[in-house]
Amino acid sequence: MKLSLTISAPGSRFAPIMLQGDYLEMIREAHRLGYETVELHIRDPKTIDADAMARTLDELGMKVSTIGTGQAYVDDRIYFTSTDPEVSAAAVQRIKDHVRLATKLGAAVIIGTIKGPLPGDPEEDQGALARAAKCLAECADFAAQHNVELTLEAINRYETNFLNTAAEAVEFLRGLDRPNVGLHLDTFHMNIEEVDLAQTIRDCRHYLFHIHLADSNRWPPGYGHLDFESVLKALKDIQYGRYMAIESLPRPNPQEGARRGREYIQGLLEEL
Ligand code: LER
Ligand code: MN
Repeated sequence: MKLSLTISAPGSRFAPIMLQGDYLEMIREAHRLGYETVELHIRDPKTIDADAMARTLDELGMKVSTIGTGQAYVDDRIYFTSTDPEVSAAAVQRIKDHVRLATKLGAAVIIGTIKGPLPGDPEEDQGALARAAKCLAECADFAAQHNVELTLEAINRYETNFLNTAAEAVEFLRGLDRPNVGLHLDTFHMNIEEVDLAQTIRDCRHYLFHIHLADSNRWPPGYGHLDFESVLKALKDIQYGRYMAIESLPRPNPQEGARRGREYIQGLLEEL
């Protein structure tokens, strides 16, 4: 299990990111704070100089675990379930651009809020589900050609009405049937939606590709009342060898939260 830290450029409406600033500077900052891996949340990958980023990462011996894509929905309002074909096509195109960057950086690409909401009417929901599945299948096939994996995130009911629980996301993944797309859990969302976090992890072991760590209050791990010991124990039991990214509010401040969150998780891992 490898620990990653979230980074974003400033100015997005999406708040729970640990370090916000110039990407290359923030990669250096993550390294100073003891991380070897980062998760980059990027609005438009075309604005990124991938070669300069790869050079900085190589120089520091760092890796990119994952690319977060939700800013395209939050800031640009492009998403898969849209009834406007231009909007859903723009969302697919944006994910393909992320996949091209991910190939250069060796990262996976997150499908979170960009999947969009459901209309909330049983008949209309069927159409939206079909549109989301079609968009995601196109992204998955493109990603497979580029040897990139996609992670489908279950997000709590107060942020979306589409794929709130791990079980719902797994059912959707089964219908999609693309081996390069897996389940993405987030302990903050799980704390709202799941009965038992550790059992959910065990139940989903064959699908799990990525996990976000945040405490009950969305502060970094160790600042709330979530039982991370049982979460990490379940991840160890299923022999989860992929990344865990701290995606939390930058509290009490970015540096202290990033450092103490890492120390807290590493301390628990050592005791397992
Ligand atoms: C949204 O709350 C979230 O957890 C992000 O990871 C979405 O991409
Ligand atoms: Mn998340």
